[in-house]
Amino acid sequence: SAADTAELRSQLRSGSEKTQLQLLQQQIADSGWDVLMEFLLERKSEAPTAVMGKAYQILYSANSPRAAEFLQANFPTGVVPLRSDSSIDYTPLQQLLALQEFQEADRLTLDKLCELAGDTASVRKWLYFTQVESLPVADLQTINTLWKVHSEGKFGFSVQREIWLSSGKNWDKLWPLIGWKKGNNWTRYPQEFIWDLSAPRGHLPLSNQLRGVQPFAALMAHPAWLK
Ligand code: UYC
Repeated sequence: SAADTAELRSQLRSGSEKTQLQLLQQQIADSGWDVLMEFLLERKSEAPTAVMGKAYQILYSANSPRAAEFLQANFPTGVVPLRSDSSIDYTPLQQLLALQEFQEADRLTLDKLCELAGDTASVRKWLYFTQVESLPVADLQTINTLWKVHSEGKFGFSVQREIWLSSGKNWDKLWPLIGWKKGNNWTRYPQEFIWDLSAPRGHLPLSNQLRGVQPFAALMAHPAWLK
């Protein structure tokens, strides 16, 4: 506001050196956040992108009351519409991904897929390929878009699918490309997986191969990715 600007102007001249330096730092941060808020508002009605996701994340982690109020008012559940055919609330997944908590987000993703498949899968904690085939398109797209938008486009089932297609649907070629196997050795869960953006494209989310490739094959062939 004008009053804030007048206060800043005066403090910058007459405040202590420490105050002056802090004001400069704050001023740079504030003007940067303003640009990001303006950018997000302009794009609000468009399909979410990784750039919007990153802008959102910077504001989300900014530790600025003004940024927090802005997000609460304009993007209370993030930049991705959280569509679900099963009345599932994807806000917790959205928050973990916005905070780049990829390991927790990976576990929650598996939990949500099991929840979508029904009670028995939720108790069992894994899915039959027939259950994967009938997962609702809307929910898979929501989960996938959350992963893509909050990973600079690096993670998500559709990213894995692209790499799978470019490998000629060849599993032995796919595993090393996405960092799930090195030579003859499977990558060990959880310590050998890479839980940040330094991972190879398509590294996350994980699909355990302990019971065979059919569930993951069904996920890669799901109609959700045909758009
Ligand atoms: N694990 O190795 N995995 C687990 C992966 C395999 C194994 C969970 C991925 C190979 C056992 C996740 C890979 C294998 C458990 C993943 C991988 C194996 C387990 C937790 C590379 C042995 C303990 C969620 C393809 C040679 C649980 C879950 C159990 C867990 C992911 C062993 C997300 C991507 C073939 C013993 N592994 N998994 O599903 O079920 O339990 O006994 O893929």
